[in-house]
Amino acid sequence: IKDSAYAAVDLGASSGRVIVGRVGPDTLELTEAHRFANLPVRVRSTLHWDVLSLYQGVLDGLREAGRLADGALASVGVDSWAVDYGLLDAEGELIGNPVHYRDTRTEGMAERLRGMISQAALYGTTGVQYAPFNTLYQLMAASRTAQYAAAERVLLIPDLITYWLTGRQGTEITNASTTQLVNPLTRAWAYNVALSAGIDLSVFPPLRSPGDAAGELLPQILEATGLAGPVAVTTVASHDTASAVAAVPARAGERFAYICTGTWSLAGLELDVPVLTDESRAANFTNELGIDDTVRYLRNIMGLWLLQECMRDWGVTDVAPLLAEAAAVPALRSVVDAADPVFLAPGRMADRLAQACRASGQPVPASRGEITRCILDSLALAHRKAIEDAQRLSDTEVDIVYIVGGGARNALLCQLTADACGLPVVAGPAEGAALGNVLIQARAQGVIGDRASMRELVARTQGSARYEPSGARAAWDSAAKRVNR
Ligand code: LRH
Repeated sequence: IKDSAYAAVDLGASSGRVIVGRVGPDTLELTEAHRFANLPVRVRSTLHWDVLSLYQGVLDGLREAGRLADGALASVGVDSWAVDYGLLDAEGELIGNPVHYRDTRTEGMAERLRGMISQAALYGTTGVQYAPFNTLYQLMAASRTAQYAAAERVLLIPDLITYWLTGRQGTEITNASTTQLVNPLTRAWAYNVALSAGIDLSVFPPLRSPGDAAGELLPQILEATGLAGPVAVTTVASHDTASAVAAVPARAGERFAYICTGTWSLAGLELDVPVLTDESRAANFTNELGIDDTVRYLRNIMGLWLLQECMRDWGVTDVAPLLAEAAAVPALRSVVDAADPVFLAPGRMADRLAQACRASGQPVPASRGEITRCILDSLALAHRKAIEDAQRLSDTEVDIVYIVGGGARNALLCQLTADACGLPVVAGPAEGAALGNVLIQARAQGVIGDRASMRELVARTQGSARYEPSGARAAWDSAAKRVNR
């Protein structure tokens, strides 16, 4: 069989890319067609995504993807970061620019909702962590605006891009599960929660699942990209983290945890059933939906955002010298709670890290190398805590940790994570989300089989690096005590 070429559109918080994946029974080969910056824009007091610029990047990428595939793309799929959305009017036109999840408009919404539904009922129904950016709180904040009053539709970001490409609307389930408006047991909308929050769920188009057909590229898209039609568009696991988990190269039968690293670190387990206990709620674990009826039981950790923000302030773009300096700094001098929402908003990151170290009586990291070291040690510690908590709360055990996403390239972070967890770490692939996106498309066309064989194909074809734990766990145990949660 000739290998088929699929285009994965993968939009991350700091960059977007279009990647061509060639898939056959024994091949899985990715080629980057186009990468473009994702630069949020603050207008007056609101932080927005520049969604039209991202869309232009998608079109440029599809044109290049067509060239790489000799004009023969078997299908296209779109994934992006979670929770955010665009509003459409009755004619299907976008109203305003989507608001960034790091915007502060949701302040006070959780407290308001608390008066209408108990925390236990909210978590028991949705299984979603408390985060100020959950779509639920964003919609509550938006519902007071003139734009919302004019809106007929809410489309999550990948569904919005897919709509522009195909003219067809749907709400993809893995991403919908991050809205806090879906019940992970029934995998359907949580009407009681929406009712309490005053949200009319008919603003969302019907749910669809990874592997479902999403339509075909519209004639004007074919023209804009130079592609020869028809080109199918496939619903993938449109939440980037769900796609990345689908591509974790675990072997059949392995008891594994995963960490999807990039702007965030999403650390946890793949489960068959959600964990909706009070203990799980208190630990702020989330039950997001994965492919094939799985649950992604995980915790959000601030991730390499901490370092990206420092680098933005320092005006540096090359991470390699910082990592080299960090490697030379003594381990675990100062650690912070890398899951603390105080680090969510942009700006003055090094100051906030210093403040957290000071408040817990630890030395304040001063040089760039020391600050970078503090971030990496803190991330490794948060990875360990998430994986330990996930096992305890779900009553499961793991023997190995997989790191996928951009952080898989960060050897120091991977080694520190292995040391902190006391478990072997297998790192790679770095383009986990794009790989998962491509694999779901290929599976929809019958090129590959079940989840286990998808993962087996990744393990067989993509490079990875293995890190063994050093055995010095006592230092991590005592550092953990300095981060009081
Ligand atoms: C990572 C991610 C994560 C969400 C956050 C909003 O890109 O999708 O899973 O929690 O963005």
